[in-house]
Amino acid sequence: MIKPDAVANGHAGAILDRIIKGGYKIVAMKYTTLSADIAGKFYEIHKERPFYGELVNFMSSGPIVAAILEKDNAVEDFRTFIGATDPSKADAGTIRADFAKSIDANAIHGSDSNENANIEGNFFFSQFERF
Ligand code: RTP
Ligand code: MG
Repeated sequence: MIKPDAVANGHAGAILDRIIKGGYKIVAMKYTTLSADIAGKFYEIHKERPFYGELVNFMSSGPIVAAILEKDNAVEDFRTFIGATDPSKADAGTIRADFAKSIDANAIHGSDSNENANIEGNFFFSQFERF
């Protein structure tokens, strides 16, 4: 998911370009704004964390791009490709190093396991919205 900061800053196109050139195939995509309720459900795993309220506010603050990507070893490789959660610690050349400003507004989300990739894909897309 391309987060609200990156969309608002005009980076969605550049980020998608990197993703495609990085060898990821887009099998579903949508441009939408999450309600606080939906953003809260998406990040429910972090409910007890101190940053949860801010995270939900931020994720519902403007449009996002959600996508399902396909590639060999996609989940692990994509986490490396986007860089560390805190962009000041992200490796040079990663999406967060180049497009994110802070740990809260960090440009992009990547699923952290195959299981969560399936859950999150089903969260955003019906079977008729993927090819
Ligand atoms: P994401 O789920 O968004 O891809 O990010 P991530 O796996 O790298 O990090 P995660 O631990 O899942 O945290 C989700 C989002 O919460 C915000 N966060 N803030 N202030 C903090 O210590 C803190 N820790 C995490 C970040 O925006 C992170 O992307
Ligand atoms: Mg995460």
